[in-house]
Amino acid sequence: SKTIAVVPGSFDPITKGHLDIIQRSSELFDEIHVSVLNNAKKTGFFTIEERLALIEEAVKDIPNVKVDYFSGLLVHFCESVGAKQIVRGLRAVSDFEYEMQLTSMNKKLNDDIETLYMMTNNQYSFISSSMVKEVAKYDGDVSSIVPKNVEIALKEKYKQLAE
Ligand code: COD
Repeated sequence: SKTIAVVPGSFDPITKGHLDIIQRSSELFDEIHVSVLNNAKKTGFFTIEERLALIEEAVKDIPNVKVDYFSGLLVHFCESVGAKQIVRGLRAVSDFEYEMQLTSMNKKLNDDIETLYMMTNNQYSFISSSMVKEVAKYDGDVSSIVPKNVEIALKEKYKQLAE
């Protein structure tokens, strides 16, 4: 049967670090879902719709990727799309504690779903969505760390906010 994995996240916005994990995961599974958490408690910088559109554009050349969003628990979403694996990226030791909690809880909730960790590409190890936003906010050059469409969207968003 088809191997299906979910690559979940906030993707606010998607970076080249995320894209690297998505690209590499897409080669390991028949189908992957890049799935954005729709968090009712936390409004992001970009709306869910904007984040989805930015991801769609950034992954358009990878054939076996589906872009979607979920609310509630990640394992329930995985069950709904028939995914048996979750793929996460690891950048630094500082990621570890949170990731271990997340994975332990998910395993408790559904023991059949495995979480796999992919080491960041050295080139992208320092990139985070929050740092990207800060650099873009003060007009720094983000062209090497986010896809072109995200660079443009960041500029637009900060311009709107300044008006
Ligand atoms: N290089 C490699 N990987 C990277 C890089 C980089 N430069 N930057 C980010 N990544 C990886 C992250 O490690 C992560 O694996 C993925 O890309 C997405 O990153 P983020 O920051 O957008 O995603 P998070 O950490 O905000 O995602 C958290 C979830 C949405 C997965 C989590 O909150 C969740 O599942 N929530 C739903 C409720 C739930 O089920 N909770 C768990 C049980 S209580």
